[in-house]
Amino acid sequence: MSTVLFEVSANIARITLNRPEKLNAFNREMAFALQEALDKCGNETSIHAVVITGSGRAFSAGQDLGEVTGSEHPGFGKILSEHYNPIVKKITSLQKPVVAAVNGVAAGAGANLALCCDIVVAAKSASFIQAFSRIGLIPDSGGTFFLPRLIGWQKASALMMLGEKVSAVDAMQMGMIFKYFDDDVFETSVEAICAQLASLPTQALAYTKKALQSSVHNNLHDQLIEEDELQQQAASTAEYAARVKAFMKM
Ligand code: T3D
Repeated sequence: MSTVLFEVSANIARITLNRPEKLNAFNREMAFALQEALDKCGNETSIHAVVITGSGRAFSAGQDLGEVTGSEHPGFGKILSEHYNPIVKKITSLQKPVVAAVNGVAAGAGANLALCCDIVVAAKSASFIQAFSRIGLIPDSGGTFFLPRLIGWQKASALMMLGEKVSAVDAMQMGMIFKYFDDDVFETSVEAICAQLASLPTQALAYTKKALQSSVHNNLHDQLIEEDELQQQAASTAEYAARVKAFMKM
């Protein structure tokens, strides 16, 4: 069985983490397979939106602790530099929207890989756990960057130190995720979001992603300049010309 399933339909790439018996915990093979799938999403122009989800009852339980305690240990130096950091960089630099569809528990690196996506939605029964402190590690996979920016320093600090499980309902209320959906409508709700994203001008969404990311380090002056530059680029696309013409019924 492949550790990552990849399918494309109606301009949407669906990436499914597929080690359900291990709650989709990441081993080296799965980390590389996810990177390969993300590369395909970048290279294939027919893909307009990407969704990452998990098979079975979990999104991902983070690092496979069996791998790091077994004889196949890839080495601590490699786990971040070769597994998780490239995944975070590929998701955040992909010039297409990436949706994390958190179908179940997301723990450790599994939680933080979800949080670096552009839109994070969850099934009502899903949960998020900064599980690192429980085993004597620090939060990784961009968690110390994204979580305080999403929910504020104090809540991020407490969740990371205490390792408390956060329900999807609480995650939405604190701004960690965009929305949760009842389990019975989760799949169809994710499909609707992806279909909407895929129908929108991909280039404009890519510029939006870039502008948001720049706002993390820019001051207002530089951000206004960046908006100006990106808007000019957006306004020079055929998509803009066609859509504004259609709106004006010209
Ligand atoms: O070098 C480095 O490691 C640096 C990188 C770090 C990145 C990280 O992600 S560190 C954090 C690693 N993840 C965890 O610590 C989470 C461990 N898992 C859990 O705390 C719990 O499993 C969950 C809260 C996620 C779910 O709990 P529950 O009760 O629903 O399920 P369970 O019974 O604990 O697990 C079900 C099975 O999945 C079980 O296997 P079994 O007994 O049925 O054969 C369990 O061992 C396995 N499993 C769950 N998480 C992992 C795992 N196997 C390997 N690695 C896991 N992370």
